[in-house]
Amino acid sequence: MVRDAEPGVIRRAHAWMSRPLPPPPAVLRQGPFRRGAFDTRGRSPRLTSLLGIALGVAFTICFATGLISHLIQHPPFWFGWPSRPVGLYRVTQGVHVATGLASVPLLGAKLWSVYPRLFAWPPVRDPANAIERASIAVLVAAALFQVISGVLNVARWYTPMPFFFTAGHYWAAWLAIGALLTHLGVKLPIVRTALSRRTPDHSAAGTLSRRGLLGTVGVAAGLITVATAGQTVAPLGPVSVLAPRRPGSGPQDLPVNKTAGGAGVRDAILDPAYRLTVVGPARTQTLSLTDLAGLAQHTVVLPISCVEGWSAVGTWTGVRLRDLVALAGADPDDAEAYVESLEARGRYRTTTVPPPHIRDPFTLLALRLGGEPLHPDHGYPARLIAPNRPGVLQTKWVGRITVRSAS
Ligand SMILES: Nc1nc2c(c(=O)[nH]1)N[C@H]1C(S)=C(S)[C@@H](COP(=O)(O)O)O[C@H]1N2
Ligand SMILES: [Mo]
Repeated sequence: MVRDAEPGVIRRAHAWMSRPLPPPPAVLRQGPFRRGAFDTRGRSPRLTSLLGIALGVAFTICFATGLISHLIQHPPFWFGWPSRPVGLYRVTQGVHVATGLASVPLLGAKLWSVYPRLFAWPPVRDPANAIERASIAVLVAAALFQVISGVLNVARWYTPMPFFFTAGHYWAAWLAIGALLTHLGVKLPIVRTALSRRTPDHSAAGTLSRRGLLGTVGVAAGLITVATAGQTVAPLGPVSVLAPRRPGSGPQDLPVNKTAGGAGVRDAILDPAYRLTVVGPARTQTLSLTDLAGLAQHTVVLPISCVEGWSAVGTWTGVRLRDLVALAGADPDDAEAYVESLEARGRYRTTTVPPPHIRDPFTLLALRLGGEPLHPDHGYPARLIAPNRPGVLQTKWVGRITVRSAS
């Protein structure tokens, strides 16, 4: 609404934006553009609003949890992530994947409920309407991109994605949330009216009632959640037909992300000349496996929580990272460590362990899993395991640790 008190330029801009465009030639009004081309049974502003609210909630939670995961992996100076509770990331990332998957049927139903409007006549009424329609195009494209690329990542099928998944998924998330907020701003009054007035259910005579449709979408979202939650919630494992990784599968009852063969480290990790190098501000330590086994050993029960949504708990035994930091002559209460794998190449061959995780006595350089030496695929001879961290940061086949003061 434009009031007299508003500055002249806003008033003029508003007038320009709502200036009607010339009507399109009538000969174009064919096919889906025909009047009455679509059966409106089952579709209503109320249904569209309800689906929109559900989708908005799912998308917002998915965005927030995805942003957390991104910030942990690429922390800007202002961001800190605690080491406790140990399973917090497991929950946030599980929720990220679950809300993303629940969006699949919601998005499908929502697009079905509105797609006849793609053929609204006239296609654009005025400049404001053109901008609104363009923002919907961005929203639909970004939402489809997020859902499809996310599902492909969970399925570990990268062939259809000729870009680096993480970067594409991150930037499209901002597009999606921006377009979503714009869309919400535009549609809020319509949603209010649609939900305050009980509109008659036109579809009563049709094949599918509104309640039936909402029920179907709800059940579909629920089924998809159950069919994937098993990758985190062990008792659901047997019904989790969509979960690519399940707790209890893989060597030592733990799923494997990248194998020793795949990482090209088979020879390096079995070499009797293996030494762990710990570089500190005061001195550099070179430790053999016997040396490592001679240090104080600790056992922790911690999950691996992969960004792809699966997670599984292991019982890890090894040396506290803070003890290694002290051995290298740094203060374990004020240090960070750069951990490098024997893996020569690969995106996940290094990681930085921030001060909260160095301080935490649960953070280990693990030598054993479930009481046995680590399986080669789980990072033999030594791997990082820290509480409340994404799986990608739990570096396997560790060869070198560089410790520096955090302040
Ligand atoms: N060196 C190295 N460490 C790595 C990876 C890797 O590719 N290279 N993958 C990470 C990922 S993405 C996960 S989820 C965990 C999985 O550990 P697991 O295979 O022992 O279950 O290892 C992490 N450590
Ligand atoms: Mo992972």
